[in-house]
Amino acid sequence: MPVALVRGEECIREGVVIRAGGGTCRVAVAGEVYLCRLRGRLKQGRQIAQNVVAVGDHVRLRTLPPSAADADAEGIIEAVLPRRSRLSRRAARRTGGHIEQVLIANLDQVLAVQSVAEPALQGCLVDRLLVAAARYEVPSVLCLNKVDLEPSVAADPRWDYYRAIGIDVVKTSATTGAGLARLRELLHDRISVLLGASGVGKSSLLNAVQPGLRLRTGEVTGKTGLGRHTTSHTELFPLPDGGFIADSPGLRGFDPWDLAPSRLRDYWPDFQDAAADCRFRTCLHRDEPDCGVKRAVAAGRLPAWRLQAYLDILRDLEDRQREVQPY
Ligand SMILES: Nc1nc2c(ncn2[C@@H]2O[C@H](COP(=O)(O)OP(=O)(O)OP(=O)(O)O)[C@@H](O)[C@H]2O)c(=O)[nH]1
Ligand SMILES: [Mg+2]
Ligand SMILES: [Zn+2]
Repeated sequence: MPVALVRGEECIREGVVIRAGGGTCRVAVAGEVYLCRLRGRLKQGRQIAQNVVAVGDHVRLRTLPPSAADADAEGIIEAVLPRRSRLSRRAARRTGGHIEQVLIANLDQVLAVQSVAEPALQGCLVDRLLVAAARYEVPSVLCLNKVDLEPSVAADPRWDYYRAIGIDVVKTSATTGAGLARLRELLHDRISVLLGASGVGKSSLLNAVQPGLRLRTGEVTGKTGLGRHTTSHTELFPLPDGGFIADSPGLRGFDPWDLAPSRLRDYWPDFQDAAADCRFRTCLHRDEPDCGVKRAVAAGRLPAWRLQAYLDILRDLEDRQREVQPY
């Protein structure tokens, strides 16, 4: 519960950031939303993250009396309270990739959304999201949307494979309503974020789960088959039966923050048994001789697409590491 501490006309309260960006934040405090600025002190010092405040952060704010409030601020954020979890990536390349960007704080689960078509399956974006979530010890769910469009892709055995390795899979259609009851169940009383490429139907799913939201959605472009980047902000919405869910802008890629290439193998749970048979304990399952994982793939005990996805992400992590720390 938010704590209110009256100090003259001002009030110190605690709230949750539901939207952040452009130097201001919207903070929900007991059902009311305050437009807030960051206290100058919070912006000083060595920059360790691109954003001082992220959606989902619990903050202490000073609400301004009407005489001091202006069009830009009804309150000032005085402090960001410690986070119990987060999901981060490397900030855009123009910053040199040295900086962490916290996408969302204090979340309970990541919903990695992928559509069966329009746009078609994107090479391992979902796997990157699952790895990043695992890196931050946040549980994840794979949401396969638009199952009305290509039932054959929806029936692909790879989705059962994810289930078998412990990742919950929900197959949905925002159009027909398939799977939405299960999605509502998964969202109940939790703080979740929908992440995925543009056009996969994140905002449509939210509208279907909670029709009152009326979020803007955009048609997938006929020519390229890609989304139009309709959603421009990450925003957290309360769910009527308890819990919060964040919609987010379509991702073009996802570089997990703070994940060394050599550690990627730790977040690939289905390789663990086979990796115990690798000759080298530090085997990356690529060029090393006598690799248990490659043997398992050759024998059909592990699917080749899992190794390929792992190798693609490994190469990208190595490329980014080289860019950030040039030889
Ligand atoms: N056939 C079908 N179309 C869908 C489904 N879900 C969403 N769409 C359509 O897909 C298009 C993109 O949906 P959005 O909800 O805007 O996608 P988004 O993931 O929020 O995209 P960004 O905000 O750009 O990241 C819209 O034209 C939706 O009507 C679905 O389950 N089936
Ligand atoms: Mg959207
Ligand atoms: Zn190996």
